[in-house]
Amino acid sequence: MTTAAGGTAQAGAQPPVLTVFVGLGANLGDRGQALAQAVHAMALLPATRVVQVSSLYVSAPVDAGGPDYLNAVAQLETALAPLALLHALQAVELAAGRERPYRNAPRTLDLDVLLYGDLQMDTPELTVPHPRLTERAFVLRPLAELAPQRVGPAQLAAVADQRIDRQQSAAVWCPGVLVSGAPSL
Ligand code: A4P
Ligand code: MG
Repeated sequence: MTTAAGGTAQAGAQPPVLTVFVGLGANLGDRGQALAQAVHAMALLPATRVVQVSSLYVSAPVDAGGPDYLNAVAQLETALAPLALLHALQAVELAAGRERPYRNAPRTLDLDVLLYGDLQMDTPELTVPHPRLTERAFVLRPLAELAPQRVGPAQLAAVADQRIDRQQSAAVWCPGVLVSGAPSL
């Protein structure tokens, strides 16, 4: 049986394991440490493993103020259901001191579910694919590193005016985690 999210499941069997992409962002505090710790926290989630992590990018705030962001994307395999995963990621944000004083406020850590298998859902609590995924270089550039088949050249061209610089390979900013095939800096 094929599930709505594109995984496979049988009645009474284990939940399907799906490929998920999570966007990481921070523009307050020790941003690099927050992102690295978040990757390790995600690796400790139940029924979840981190498959690969993108390079680290410095990006200008989009639709927001405050300092520059550090951004990256992580590819997970997880058997957690969509909302269970979202809640687990929100707990990791909270542990990193995340506060939400107003929309798009600067933050110590933001973890967004970008893609959850092939699932499409639109509820107030969770929308996947992430609704602003295609508007943002800080999502598309690292996602294209990990899953080039999911980001077209036209999508990258559409965000080419947004300031973003690749800073470090995953092997440098997140050692010990399986890294993508991107060349090291
Ligand atoms: N929610 C719905 N769908 C999702 C999803 N796919 N992943 C809900 C995560 N959460 C999702 O999120 C607000 C609500 O969205 C949650 O209650 C959740 O149930 P939040 O984390 O509290 O706030 P947020 O991250 O500010 O919201 P949002 O809408 O994800 O913000 P954006 O649009 O992602 O913008 N510029 C740069 N350079 N780098 C950045 O990382 N980030 C933002 C945030 C703006 N500008 C940026 C960056
Ligand atoms: Mg968020």
